[in-house]
Amino acid sequence: MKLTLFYAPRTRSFSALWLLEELGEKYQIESFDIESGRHKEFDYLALNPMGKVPLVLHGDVPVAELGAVAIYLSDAYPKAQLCPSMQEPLRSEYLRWIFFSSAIMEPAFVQKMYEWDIPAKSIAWGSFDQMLDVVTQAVSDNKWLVGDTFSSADVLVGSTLRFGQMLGVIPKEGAVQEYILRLKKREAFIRAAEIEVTESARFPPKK
Ligand SMILES: N[C@@H](CCC(=O)N[C@@H](CS)C(=O)NCC(=O)O)C(=O)O
Repeated sequence: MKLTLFYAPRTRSFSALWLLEELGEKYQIESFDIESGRHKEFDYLALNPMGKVPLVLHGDVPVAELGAVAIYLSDAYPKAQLCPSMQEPLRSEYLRWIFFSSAIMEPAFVQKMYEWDIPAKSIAWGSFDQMLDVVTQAVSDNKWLVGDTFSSADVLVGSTLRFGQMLGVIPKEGAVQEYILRLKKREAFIRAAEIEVTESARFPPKK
């Protein structure tokens, strides 16, 4: 089945790119400048009504939202061993981290950046500090998030932490930094980072 990644450099597309490199399947990249507005065109919106990148096409099935992309691809290509199966008890832990990335980390970053003062008990993501404590504890105790094995949850949480460092909200030290350095040593990460550099040069940031 043909795999296509709709990708824009210097965006969250990197997570899907890295994921596809971990998958080890052939895929095609439809790369474009985010400033071009390609992702707001009619045909693209028909695939992802949010008009956001990344987007993966599996045959003619569109998969949008990074959490969904990770679960879908990991399940569709079990040979890559990127997730515990439904039969394994660790499946729930895996799913928790996939959702943690978009439902807890992402909004907590924005809360931190904009200094929103909201009671932790009334918001879905608790608080930025609680989020950081939970993820720091997890990567201090273990090499990877789910059992002893690398999974696509590490791709999502790892790239979100890296994104948080770029935003200046995640510290570049301690257990989180060591976890990110472990992830950066993965061959698939290195390949994805090389592709990102090439694509970024094709579509340099506008001054
Ligand atoms: N919740 C989305 C987030 C994707 C997202 O925020 N993409 C940004 C780039 S980092 C985007 O497409 N922004 C362009 C726009 O909204 O016009 C996911 O998990 O895939």
